[in-house]
Amino acid sequence: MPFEWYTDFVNTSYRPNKTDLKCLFYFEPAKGISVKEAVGRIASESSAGTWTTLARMPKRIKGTMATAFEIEKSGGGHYAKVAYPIDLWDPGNVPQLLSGIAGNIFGMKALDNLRLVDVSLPQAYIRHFRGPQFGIDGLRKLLKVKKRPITGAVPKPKIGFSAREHAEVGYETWMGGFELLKDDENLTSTSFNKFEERIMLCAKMRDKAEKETGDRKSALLNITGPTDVMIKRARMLHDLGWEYAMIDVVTCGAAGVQTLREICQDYHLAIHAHRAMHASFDRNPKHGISMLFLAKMMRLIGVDQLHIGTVVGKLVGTKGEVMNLEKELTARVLRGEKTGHEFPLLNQKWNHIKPVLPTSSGGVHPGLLPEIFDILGYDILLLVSGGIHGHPKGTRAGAKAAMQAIEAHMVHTSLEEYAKKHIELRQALEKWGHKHPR
Ligand code: RUB
Ligand code: CA
Repeated sequence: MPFEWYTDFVNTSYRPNKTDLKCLFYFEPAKGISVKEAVGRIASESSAGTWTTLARMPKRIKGTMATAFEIEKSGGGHYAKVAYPIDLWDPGNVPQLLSGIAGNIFGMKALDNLRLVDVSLPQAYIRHFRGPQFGIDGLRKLLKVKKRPITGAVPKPKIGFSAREHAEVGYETWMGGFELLKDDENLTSTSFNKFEERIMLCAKMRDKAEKETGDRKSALLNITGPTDVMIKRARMLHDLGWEYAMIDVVTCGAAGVQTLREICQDYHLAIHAHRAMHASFDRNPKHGISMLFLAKMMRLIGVDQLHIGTVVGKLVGTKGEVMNLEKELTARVLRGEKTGHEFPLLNQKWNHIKPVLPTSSGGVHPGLLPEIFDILGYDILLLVSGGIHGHPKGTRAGAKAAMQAIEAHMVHTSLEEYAKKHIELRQALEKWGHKHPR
């Protein structure tokens, strides 16, 4: 008598129906486990299964079982697609979805490696979510920036400035031509730089910079914390006329982000999502959760801006990965082609869900901008931080140099040519050239 029923979750002649949620996994079975046994465990433990056959099985259970329906060998491992019936899922509840498709399965002894690569969300699932409140068009209107990349900078060093010093760096950043000042991921509220004080002093400097330049200036101020604290901080931002709240979405978790998405609707705040900690689960290509999957969850919940990397900057992320992320965040409809990607993506129709503005950040300086624009285009938030504050003539000159590099690219001129008549850009190129930092 069989004591397991894992392989009941595998059926390669199954055709998923329209309301199924589908996942793409990469996996490597442990020694002594067949491919079918391994994939059966993935589908089983992420839906209705357990390790042994059971005495009581009401008929309904059948309709809650996931089905692994496509298995393909690739390199040292396999890819599998698994379909999940819609009734498994609590409407509008991302933590519950993660507890299923990204839960126990990662710890199974029968798998040496397992990676959740992608998910395809049916309309029946996404209709319970708002998605981004503003989207790219809404943000461009908000900031009054038509075609060029939206620009921002984090004061550096990333933590240590007083609230007043922080606001002064903000003023210089804005006066150099940037729209956005941004807190760093690990700056929230400290003894030397209190959130309340920072957002108030920055608001004063913002008003001054707006008056002097006639442009819209704003900031991505970091509200990260326990959910009740984030709610209070979001309100403070709203009361001071800020347009955004920034959240470290991985450290806060999906529940915090979902709650804040609702709060931010009431306060008309756009959400800037920093992804600090993502590399703990997405860096190993054979195991964990892909950044692509995280990006999809964040688009679904409804952040307005999300970090995706630069390819050429200081942090990991291949060209293929970063380009896939850009597509995933901005396209209305995605088709799962294999060509040019490291892995086959799944189809996705976003319907009412607006696009997210991809944020390119990490080790960027003016000399790298043409490469970044060639890869990602102009519909991005470009963060240049060390790359402006490290300018030989200081922050304002650094921001000017970055703005000049943008102008140069937009009029199809090389940076070297443009630098002949633009001293700030020339000084930046003299310091950093086109170097890729590490
Ligand atoms: C940028 C910075 C950001 C990271 C995040 O500073 O500190 O937090 O870029 O990385 P700098 P990612 O511009 O001085 O390197 O955007 O890849 O998540
Ligand atoms: Ca940072």
